Amino acid sequence: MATLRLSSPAAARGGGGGAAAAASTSMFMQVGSTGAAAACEYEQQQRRRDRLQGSSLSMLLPVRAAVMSAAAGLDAKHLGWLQRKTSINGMSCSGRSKNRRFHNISKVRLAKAAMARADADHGANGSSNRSSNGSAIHIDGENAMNVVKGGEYYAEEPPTPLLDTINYPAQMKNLNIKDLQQLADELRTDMVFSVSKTGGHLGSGLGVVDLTVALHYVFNAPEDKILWDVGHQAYPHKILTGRRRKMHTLRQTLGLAGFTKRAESEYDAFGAGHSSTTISAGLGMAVGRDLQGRHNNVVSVIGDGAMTAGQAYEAMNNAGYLDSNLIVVLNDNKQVSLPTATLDGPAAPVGALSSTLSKLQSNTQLRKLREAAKGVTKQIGGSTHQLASKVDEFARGMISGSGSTMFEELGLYYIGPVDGHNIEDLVTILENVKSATASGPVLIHVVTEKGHGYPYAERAADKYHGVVKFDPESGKQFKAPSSTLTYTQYFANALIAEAELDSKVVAIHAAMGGGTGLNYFQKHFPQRTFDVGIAEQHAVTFAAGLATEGIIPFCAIYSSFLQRGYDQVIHDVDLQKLPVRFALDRAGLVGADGPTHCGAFDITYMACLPNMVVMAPADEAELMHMVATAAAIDDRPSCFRFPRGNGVGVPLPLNNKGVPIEVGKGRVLVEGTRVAILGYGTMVQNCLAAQASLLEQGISATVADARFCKPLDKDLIRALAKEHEVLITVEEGSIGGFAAHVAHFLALEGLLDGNLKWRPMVLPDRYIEHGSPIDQIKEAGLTGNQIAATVMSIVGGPREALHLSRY
Ligand SMILES: Cc1ncc(C[n+]2csc(CCOP(=O)(O)OP(=O)(O)O)c2C)c(N)n1
Repeated sequence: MATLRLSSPAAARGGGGGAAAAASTSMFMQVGSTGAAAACEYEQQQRRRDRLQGSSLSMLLPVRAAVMSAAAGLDAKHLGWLQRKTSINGMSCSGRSKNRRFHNISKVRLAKAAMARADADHGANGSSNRSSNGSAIHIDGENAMNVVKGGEYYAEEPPTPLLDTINYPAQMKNLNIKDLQQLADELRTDMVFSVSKTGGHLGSGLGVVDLTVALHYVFNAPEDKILWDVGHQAYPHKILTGRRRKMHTLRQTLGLAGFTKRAESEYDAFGAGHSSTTISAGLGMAVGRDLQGRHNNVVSVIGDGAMTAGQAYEAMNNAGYLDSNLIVVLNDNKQVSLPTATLDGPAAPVGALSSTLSKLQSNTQLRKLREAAKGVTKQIGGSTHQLASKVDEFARGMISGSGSTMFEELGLYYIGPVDGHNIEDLVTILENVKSATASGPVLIHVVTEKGHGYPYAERAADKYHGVVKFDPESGKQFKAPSSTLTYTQYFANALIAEAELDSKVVAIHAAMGGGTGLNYFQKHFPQRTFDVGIAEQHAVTFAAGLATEGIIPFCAIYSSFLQRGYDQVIHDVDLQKLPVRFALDRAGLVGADGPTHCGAFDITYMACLPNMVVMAPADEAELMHMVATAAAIDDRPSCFRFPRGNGVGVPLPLNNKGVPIEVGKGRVLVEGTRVAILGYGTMVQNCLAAQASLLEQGISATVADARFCKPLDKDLIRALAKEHEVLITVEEGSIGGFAAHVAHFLALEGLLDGNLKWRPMVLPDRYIEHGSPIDQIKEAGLTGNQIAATVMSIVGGPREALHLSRY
């Protein structure tokens, strides 16, 4: 094993996946006697695995009992954290290699670190700390330790000699537990440094580094399917499955996706982004496997947050019934809602599930018993069996006592709680579960810490769930200053203003207090803010219930997440004409999060409902007026959509209190003669930009702000159609939305029977991949110049159209 580490620089990062794989293989063959020892150890491990694979069904219960006792409580975990923290601090204070990571550092590795530092120091003027023949100047170990500075984390990425040899999980199979621990440490720092340069989801991935290593060690992906719920925690998985070299492109145009994506890698068994789908999908894969007589494993990793959604329970219920072999790993980090949920610190986990899980973890009798059984944890057979079975039985009694048989009542065999940062325990448990060939669905309850191993993330209220680029050494994020607030914030301010005047105004969100701005509302009105967990369906019907009582509910849900509550929107709200107000954040393209989070469809799916008032503000002041409008609409449901990003800087209503707009009334912003551009939502800003471009081409254009998709401002549209040669509608939404309603009206009025040239501009009828907002909007063809180009192509300026369409 050690030989592999020493040889690893030849397979340094930057070599292709295949090249590095080949390098590591050939190195393995060159290493002589030490290599032979490693190979021998590998064989032994393989034999052990084969033995475990052979476990029969009759062995299952005792094996499981031993597995349970192997979980061994949380004390060890705390000890582990403490040790690691102490050693990092020890490093930074004394410069001595107390940290066990650094015991393993070879001279080659130290020199490499020093070279990296020297290159960074001298990179600007082109010189480097190398000898004239290009070889590295020898730098002693103490100097190389300076990669750890006075702060709490490394200033530069420490060498990752073991990770450098692992491009695919197959290359992990000959590692021992100590190696796996080192691999996890290296993976963790690699992820911190990688995300520091791209931004993205950090805390969740850090929390599952050890679990990821253990899963890829025990299971054989891609034959074995590993599913990551939401997929935001899958960065370590991406790094270990051939994508390390591309991590610098994460969430960028043409780069790696921020979630799991089938088209990106065969190791991404299922695409994700929206939560709570993995048990359903995993069960489908398990049953599909069974139907075809295959024998691979299926592992669904789901967080305790994602576990709050109804779909997860529907899936578990069905899994219990179908009894197919499926391994569910419940990653319990006690963060149910997005941790940005409150401004005052971490949000208390919502819902009864989290308290059940906590009870499980704090059950001292259970823990004591497990401690007693510690000595026998990894031996299976003879009296060990009996003791382990007793622990198992007792534990089950205890668990029932604390109400946690829920999983078992659903038909899943419960194992846990397991320390999710103890790789040895994880490997033992996973191997045992894997070897139980006819086990039915099993749920392994793993306890982890979000942000684990990165002190700034561990301490932060939001656990660095989502970050922009940051400095790893200080943990400081580089947030771009802006003169305006986000639309989200304007929405929150306007809702607070409404709630100050009317005590019946309440706000509901589905685990998205930070994302929807309702954390601000909660600060003012804690009793009138309802975080229902990741449960959009329930949020909608809950709001409907509130509306029946004369309460004024505002349901703040991202456009794409409300898709999940759509039947409730129709059946429970619209059909009964209940005045629930839907605030649809992240409408339109969303940039780095990509198509899973793109709010493309809400205009279409809301405006087809008979009773719904559907509106969209052109700017932040209009948004505030629409909040007031929605509050005032008390005889039917209403919704308004607004995008991700910042306002345009228009003057705001006094004290943020909007004034209700007449329902179904749009407005003309610029009067022109030849062309009418009718915008819906913040696309109105691009329409204004188009008007300015057209003016330069000598084309006079009217710009109108529709404000309402339903009811349409028929007078406005009729006038625009009759008084202009060209009518363009523009919206950042899918086909079938605002334009469809305008077309329908124009056709029925006979306004398309004459000379009017009408063109709809909508999002293209395909999914737009993640990328920068400007790249996305260009791809959609909705920039101001592209709108102007559409006009020019209609009015006979093809050359100008071509020119404009490029920008
Ligand atoms: C349907 C849906 N609603 C909301 C979200 C937003 N969201 C992303 S991650 C997350 C919290 C997930 O918590 P958990 O599953 O425990 O994972 P953790 O981040 O804690 O690791 C939420 C609410 C989502 N992805 N999908």
